[in-house]
Amino acid sequence: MENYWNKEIECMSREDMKKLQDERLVAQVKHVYENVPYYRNLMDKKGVTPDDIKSTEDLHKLPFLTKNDLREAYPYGLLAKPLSECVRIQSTSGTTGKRVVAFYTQNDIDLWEDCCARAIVATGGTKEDVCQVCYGYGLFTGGPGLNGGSHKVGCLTLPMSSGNTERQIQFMRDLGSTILCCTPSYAAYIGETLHEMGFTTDDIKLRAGIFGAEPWTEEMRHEIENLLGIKAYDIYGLTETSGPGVAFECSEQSGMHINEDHFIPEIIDPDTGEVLPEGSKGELVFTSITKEAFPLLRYRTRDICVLTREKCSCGRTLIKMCKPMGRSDDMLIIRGVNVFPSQIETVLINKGYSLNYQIEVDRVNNTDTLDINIEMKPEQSENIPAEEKKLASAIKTMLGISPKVHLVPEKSITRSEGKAVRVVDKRKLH
Ligand code: DLL
Repeated sequence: MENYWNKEIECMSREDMKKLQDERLVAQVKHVYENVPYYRNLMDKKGVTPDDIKSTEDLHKLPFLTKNDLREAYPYGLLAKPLSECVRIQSTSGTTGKRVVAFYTQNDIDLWEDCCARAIVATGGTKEDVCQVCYGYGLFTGGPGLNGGSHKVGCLTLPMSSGNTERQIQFMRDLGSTILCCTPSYAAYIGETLHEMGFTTDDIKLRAGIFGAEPWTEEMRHEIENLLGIKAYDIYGLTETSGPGVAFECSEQSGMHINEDHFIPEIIDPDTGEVLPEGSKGELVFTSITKEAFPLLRYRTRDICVLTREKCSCGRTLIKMCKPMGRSDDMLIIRGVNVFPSQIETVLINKGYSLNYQIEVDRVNNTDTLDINIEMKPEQSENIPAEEKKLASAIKTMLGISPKVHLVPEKSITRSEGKAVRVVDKRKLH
């Protein structure tokens, strides 16, 4: 029997959902126009007023927002509520080192946690469950989002954060964790460590995992399911739209239901911005229709995706998105952290290094590796290990993850005749 957190919404008829979206969209556009001069300016430039937006059919008239807008408006320029009503920020990396900062009122947090609760209940979660949350806590949305959802459902919540894998396994065994929330690569790592420690799936009580924040394949799903003896469910979201819980998988495990009462999805052609018909592959765009503090309208996620409204065996009527199939920009997700090559470039420029560099990403034993080869100038070749260490530490400060830096002789990185090949990603995640 399928479980729902909010059956009325999750199984709502198409007509009722459209009506709800229409009402919320109209109110949200008004709220943003009146309170966010940055977006009002974009609307004015496009010649659109709130009166032009009467229903979701008019959505295409609104201007897009991009990560670049977030950077320009940083930090407070897209805030739609007075700071005194905001109670939290969460954050993630931006394109050139400036971070994306998202703001929440208490109501925004409640709705976000509600979306995460839907994801937990869709795996069969109840208050009898013990939910081990090993996403990062702090500025990253993964830990706080699923922690909040787990509380709402009434699970006993273990706010572990990531790392210290043997301790994770000890708690998992001692407290009988039944649900695991973390990135898929960390789940695989936990699974491997469990077996290395001499345990089997009989030694743990896990039955479900809620994994997301980075691309993962069906093969990886099967591997994790076998290693941990669980059903592995996908969950999607991004900091800009509140965090995890924008979409979640159900018992059918084939695509993620989008919480359409909060987020209206569109698929566009990333080159022209034209809205594509349902079923087409293109860039996913979200309009958040309930967020108060940071309500982004037509936000371009850069995730390439397909939407389908086929009937789902779980009974939910919420539209489904497939697993993200790549990006329309150059963002990489390495060990769950968003990385833009331009961030690495900024460090190299600041430190006086050559811009002849190449980033190599791979996955070894289910853990992402990041190697950066940089050509050195003759004067930089005096104490290579010390220089490599300094650069690695500066890059770690910028990205939040440690790279291996290799200083290589001048002209040793293959020159390209067209665009430079800055990134070699050997992981084959799509
Ligand atoms: O990764 C939020 C999150 C936390 C989602 C925990 C799921 C679980 P950001 O750090 O802002 O937020 O990164 C957002 O991560 O645009 C996608 O490219 C990618 N992403 C998120 N979930 C998935 C997924 C969080 N299930 C960016 N599959 C998004 C593939 C994902 N990619």
